[in-house]
Amino acid sequence: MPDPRALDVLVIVDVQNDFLPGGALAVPHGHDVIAPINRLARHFAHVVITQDWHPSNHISFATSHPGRTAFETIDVAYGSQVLWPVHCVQGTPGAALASALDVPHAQLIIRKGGDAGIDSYSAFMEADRRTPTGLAGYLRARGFARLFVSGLATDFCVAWTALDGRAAGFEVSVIEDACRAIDLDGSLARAWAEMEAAGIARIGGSDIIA
Ligand code: VGL
Ligand code: ZN
Repeated sequence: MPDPRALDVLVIVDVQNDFLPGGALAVPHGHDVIAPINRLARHFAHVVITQDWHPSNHISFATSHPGRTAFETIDVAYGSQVLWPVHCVQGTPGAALASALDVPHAQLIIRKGGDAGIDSYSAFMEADRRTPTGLAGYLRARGFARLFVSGLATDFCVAWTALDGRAAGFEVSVIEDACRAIDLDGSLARAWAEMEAAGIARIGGSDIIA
């Protein structure tokens, strides 16, 4: 019998110190994703981790735009961009994966947002919508078919990753109770509406672990 989990991947999005309480861009209750993710990860043979990984002069940082403040939206070359507090700067403790994350069998850590001039909420495609990260190629080369997405934040990097995974032809589920949201101006409801319209399943951890 083939292992029924052979085609499945758990994708753990941006569970990094800066997104946890006390971090530079803390997601409310962000630390609550760690225990469920650790539990879920034991049920997956294949796990991919993503890391937001910005240079210190990144275009998404309010500090890169004199006179602007965090959580404002501005227009940039590739469209609109929310400005954020400085977060997940390459090599800093804030960019490190949460130390309580216990997923030693993860096979790939993919870093995104490394180009100073382009943001990347999605682990598949940068915000210019033209520059791939290579994740789709990796997943296809491994023969995976189904993605189960978890992590931070539901309405930004989780949603964009799920949507681009679906657009790349994978079957995608988002594990709601293994995610937490920022919820900026209704962004959470919009993200779920877009994901549901795209055919992404909204599931709970109990749908995977009985
Ligand atoms: C994220 C805002 C800025 C996320 C990353 O991981 O959801 N949000 N950078
Ligand atoms: Zn970021």
